[in-house]
Amino acid sequence: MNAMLATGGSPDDLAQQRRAFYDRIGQAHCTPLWEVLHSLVTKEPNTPCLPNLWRWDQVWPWLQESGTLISAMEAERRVLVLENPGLRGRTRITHSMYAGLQLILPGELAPSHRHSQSALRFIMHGAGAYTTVDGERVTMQVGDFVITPSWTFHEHGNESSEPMVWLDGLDLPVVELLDAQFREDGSRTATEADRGANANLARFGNTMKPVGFRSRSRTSPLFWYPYERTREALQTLRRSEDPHACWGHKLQYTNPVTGDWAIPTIGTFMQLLPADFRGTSYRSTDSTVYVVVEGEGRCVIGEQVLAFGPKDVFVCPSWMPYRLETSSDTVLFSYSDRPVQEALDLWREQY
Ligand code: 1HN
Repeated sequence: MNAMLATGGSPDDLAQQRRAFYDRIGQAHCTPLWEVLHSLVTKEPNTPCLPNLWRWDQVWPWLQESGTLISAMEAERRVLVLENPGLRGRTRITHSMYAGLQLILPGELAPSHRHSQSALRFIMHGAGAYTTVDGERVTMQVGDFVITPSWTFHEHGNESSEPMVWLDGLDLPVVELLDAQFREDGSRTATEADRGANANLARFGNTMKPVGFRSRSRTSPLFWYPYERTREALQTLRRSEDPHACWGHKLQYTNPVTGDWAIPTIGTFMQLLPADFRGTSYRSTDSTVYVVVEGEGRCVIGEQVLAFGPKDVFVCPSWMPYRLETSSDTVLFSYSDRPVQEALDLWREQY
């Protein structure tokens, strides 16, 4: 028995021999699996992501203050990153997703660039600023969901008289994991030549598509999902069906041509929870970012109660059970890495 094990020594000797061995092989970039195996292959998800809520009332004054400290042009993007408390210094709100709140003041321009990361804009405050997607201009309203597809040139401008804030959601950590990131600055800035995005809505926003249309990308060719339409759909559902016990009335944004996710790496959703909703417990493997559009309520998660109101942002980590409760009619936008997990047969939920 144990013929090959170093013998004769005390446990201390053995521990010392092991350390010396690890040091020796470590110099040639080798390391023993048995020291880390159980933390690598865990019984259940073991995410560093923690539940957290960012209150609009707290963040909004800081956004305004940032507007006095740096211009959109100098910053390139004037954004306060929402950094998960379990992932400080890593520029992300969950292990796989980035979130930030971007401020653009009247008269400002955030210059053109493109990158391989996909982005979503979810409009939170103000009205009338625009973003462009390869020269098509969307004038944004609160509650609108706008896509900046991978590798499309985009810039933002504000020709209105109010500050505007939206949430940027990006798949940065996913693209970083895969070491597949590219970026390029644009040479142009917004011009009169920009086309309005109403044509985009007309082409793809009515369960129809232009004859002969062939997509070159998996991202939805529809990049503007106005809140007015989403809200009306949820209101109609509310009148015609019982709410689901966990998530109320919930729709996912789709690529209207394929029926698949709107963004290949980011799942996006909007749900309506009626007043006094008492959701039952739910969990899934996709850590999820919620943005409160309307209403008040709470998310009960672990030992915590995240009390939310309009424009708050909160996060539910992978596989932690949570319940959603409301005191008034509530509309929640949310996003996660669900399309990535589904594509890889990894996604699970339980309720
Ligand atoms: C970006 O391009 C934008 O275009 C916002 O508005 C936030 C965060 C990281 C990397 C690129 C934008 C970003 C970003």
